[in-house]
Amino acid sequence: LESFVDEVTSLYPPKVAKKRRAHMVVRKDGDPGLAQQIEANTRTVPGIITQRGCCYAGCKGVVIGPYGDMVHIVHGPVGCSFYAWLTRRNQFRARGEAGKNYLSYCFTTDMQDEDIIFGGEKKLAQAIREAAAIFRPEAISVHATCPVGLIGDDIQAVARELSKETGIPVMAFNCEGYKGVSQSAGHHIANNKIFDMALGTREREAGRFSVNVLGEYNIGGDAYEIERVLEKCGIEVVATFSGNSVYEDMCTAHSANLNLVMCHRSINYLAEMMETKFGIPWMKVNFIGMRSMSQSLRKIARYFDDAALTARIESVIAEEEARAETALAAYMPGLEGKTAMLFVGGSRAHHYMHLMRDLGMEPLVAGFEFAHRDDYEGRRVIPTIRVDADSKNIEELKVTADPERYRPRLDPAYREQLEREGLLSSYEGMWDDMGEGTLVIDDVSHVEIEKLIHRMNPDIICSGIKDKYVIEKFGVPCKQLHNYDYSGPYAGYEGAVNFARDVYAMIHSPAWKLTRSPFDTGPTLTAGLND
Ligand code: CFM
Ligand code: HCA
Repeated sequence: LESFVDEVTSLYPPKVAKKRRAHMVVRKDGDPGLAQQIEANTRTVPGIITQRGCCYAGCKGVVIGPYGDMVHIVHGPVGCSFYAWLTRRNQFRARGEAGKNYLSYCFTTDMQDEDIIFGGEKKLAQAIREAAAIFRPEAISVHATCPVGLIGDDIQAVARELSKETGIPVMAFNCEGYKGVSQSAGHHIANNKIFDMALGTREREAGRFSVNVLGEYNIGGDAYEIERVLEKCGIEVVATFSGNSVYEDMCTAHSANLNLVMCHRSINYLAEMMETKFGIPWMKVNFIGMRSMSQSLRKIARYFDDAALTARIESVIAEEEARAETALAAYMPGLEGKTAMLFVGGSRAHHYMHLMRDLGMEPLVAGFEFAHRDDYEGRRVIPTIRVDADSKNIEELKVTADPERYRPRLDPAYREQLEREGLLSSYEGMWDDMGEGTLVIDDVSHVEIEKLIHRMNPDIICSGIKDKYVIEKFGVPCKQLHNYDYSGPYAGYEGAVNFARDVYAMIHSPAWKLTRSPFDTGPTLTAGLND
C-alpha cells in the first residue's frame, strides 16, 4: 500500500507530490497516534480538484443557516446566495401554528459593480430594514462574501445601527470566502459570534437531565430521529446547534446540564467556551449507527448517574435495537463483506464507519475534506499542531468564568473519574477506528480517487456532489453523505434502516454492470502534465 501511495503521488510534479504525500497515511495498528502524523487543514495546491468549500459556506451554509426563524442575508453578489439556497437540506419545523420559518427564502443584497466601487453599506442597511419590516424575524444574520472584505464595508457597524433602529438583533459575520483554507474557518467565526452575541442573553429553566446537541444540523431529518430517541429516554434537549433550531434556543443554551458534541470539527470551539464560561461539561457522541447510538446513550446515562434514567435508557435501547435489527435482516446478507471508501467533510467519514460496520461492511479508505489533525489523530495532539498564518487569521476569543452564572455541573471527584474514563472533553479521532493496513487520505483529489478505484474496486464510495458522477462513470456507486441523495434520516435506529435500504438498492442495481470504466477499455484521450 505504501508503494501504491507513492505511485499515486508520482502523478504530480515533484513539489506537489511531496506536499500531497504528507496527506496520506497507511495506518499501523497499535500506533498510539503520536508516531504517525497526517497533514491537514493546510492550503489545497491550486489546480488540484478538491471537494472543499469556502469560509462563507462554513459560516452561513453550515452553522448559522439552519436557524429557521431568522432571516439570513448574504451581503455580496447574487451567486453566493444562490449557491447556499436549500442545497444543504437542513430541515426545520416551525414552532406552533404561527411559527416563523424563512428557510425557503433566499435573501441577498445582490451587489453590483457600482456597489463594489462606491461601497455596499447603504444597500445592506436597506436590505436589513426591508427584511425586518416585511418578515419581523426573531433575528437577522448578515454574511459577508469575498468582495465585501476586499472593499472594506463595515458590516459590524451597520448591524449595530440596524439592531437599534429595528429592535431586532442583527448578527454580522465577517466570513468572507477567502478567509482560512476551507469552510472550517467559517465554523469558527460562527461559533465566536454565537458565543459573543447571543448565548446567555435569555434565561430558561431546564430540567436535571437537560442537554444541548452540538454539531447536529438536521440534514435529511437526522435531528428529528435524535430528538425522538432522546425524548423517549426522558432527556430534555434545550438547544441543538443548529439543526431544527430557533434563535431563542441559541440564547438559552447555557441553562442545559451537558453538551453532547456530534460534529467535533464544526463546533468544538463553542463546547469549550461554554464549559469555561458556564461550567457545562461536554462529551463526544455519535448518533450515526445503531451501536454508536446505544453507546452514546449509555455515556449520557453514566454522566447523569441516576438509576431510573439509566433503566429507562436501557429499555429504550433494547426496544429500538430489536426493532431495527428485525428490519435490517432483509438487507444484511446483501451488505456483509462489501467494501467502502468514505471521503466526507470533517466528521461523517468517521461517524459512518460505525454504521457500515454494524451492517457488516468494510471501510478500506477514508478521509476528511477540511478536518484538522485532532479529528484524525485525537485531541491529544492539539498542543503539537503548528499554528500557521492561515489559522492565525481566525480570532480566538478570550473566555473567563461568568461571575454569576458559572455553575459546575458535577461533583469534582465524579468529574475526575469520568475524565479518567475518557468520557469528558475527549475525542479520539478517526484513526482510532482505522485498523492496520487501511489508508487515510486528507482532502482527496479526483485523480487520487480514480487511482484508488482502479486498485481497490470498492463496492461503494461515500462522498459528495463534486465527485459523485466522476466516481459513477467508473461503474462504482457513489452515496452522497452530505445530502444523502435526497433521502434520510440516517441517524439513530430508524436512520440505520433507511441507510441499509438505500445502500443495498444502490450496490445491487444492475446499472453498474452496464457502465464501463475508462481503464477497462482504454481511454479515448490521454494527456500528460507536460503535453
Ligand atoms: Fe460537521 Fe456537518 Fe460534517 Fe461540516 Fe459540511 Fe455537512 Fe459534511 Mo457537508 S458540519 S463537518 S461543514 S457533520 S455541510 S452537516 S455534510 S461537509 S461531514
Ligand atoms: C458545503 C456544503 C456541503 C456540500 C456538499 C457536497 C453540504 O460544503 O458548502 O459537496 O456534496 O453538505 O451541503 O458540504
